[in-house]
Amino acid sequence: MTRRLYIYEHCPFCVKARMIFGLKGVPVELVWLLNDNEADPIRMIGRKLLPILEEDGRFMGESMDIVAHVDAMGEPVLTGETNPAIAAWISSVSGPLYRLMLPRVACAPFPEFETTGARAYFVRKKEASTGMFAPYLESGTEQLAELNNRLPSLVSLIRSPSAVNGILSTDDIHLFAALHSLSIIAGVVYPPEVETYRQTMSGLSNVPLMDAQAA
Ligand SMILES: N[C@@H](CCC(=O)N[C@@H](CS)C(=O)NCC(=O)O)C(=O)O
Repeated sequence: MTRRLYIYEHCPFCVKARMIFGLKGVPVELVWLLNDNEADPIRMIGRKLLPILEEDGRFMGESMDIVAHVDAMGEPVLTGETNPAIAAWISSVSGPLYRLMLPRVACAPFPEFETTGARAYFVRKKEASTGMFAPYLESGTEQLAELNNRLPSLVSLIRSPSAVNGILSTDDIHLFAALHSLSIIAGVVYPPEVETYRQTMSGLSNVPLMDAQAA
C-alpha cells in the first residue's frame, strides 16, 4: 500500500498527524510541500490545508481524523481519558505562543520554505492575520515572560513522561504539538518534568523538536 503524509515541518497540525505513525510504528512516507503550493492540496482535498494523508490514491485531511484513522489500525494506543485542564493549559499559552512562533518559523530553514517565493507567501499570509512579524523578532519579551510564567503550572498535570495523564490519549497529541511549536522560541525555560516529557514524547512519536532552529 502507498501511504504518504503531506506536511509542513513547522505545522502543529502536521505534528499531530505525524505523531500517531510514530506512536503506532506504522510506516509512512513523509512529503514536505512548498508553502506556496496551492495546486496539490486543492487537487487532493479541495482546500489548501495540510496535513493530508494519501492511501492508495485516496485522500484524507484534518489532523485529528488522520490520528483516529491510524489509531484504529490494529490495537489502538490512544486509550486514556482526557483531562480538561490540559486543553485549558494549551489555550492559556496559545496567544503568546503563536505571536512568537510564526515569525521564527518564517526565518527557519525548513523544506516548505526552500524557495524564496514559498517563504514570502508564508510571511505575507500570516502577517495579514497576526500583524507584522518584526516587533516579535526584535523584542517579544512580554510574550516570552508570559510563556515562562505559564510553564510551571504544567508540571503538576504531567503524570508520566510517556503519557501526560498516565495512559496515552489525545491530550498527548495536542500537548506535544503545542510544546513542539514552543521549541522554536529561544529563552523558554522548561521545568525538568516538562523537559523530560517533551523529549520522551519526541522520541516515542519520532517527531523532532525545533530546538536546533530556536531563535
Ligand atoms: N483543522 C485542520 C487545520 C490545518 C491547518 O490549519 N493547517 C495549516 C498549516 S499549520 C495550513 O495548511 N494552512 C494553509 C496555509 O498556511 O496556507 C487540521 O486539524 O488538520
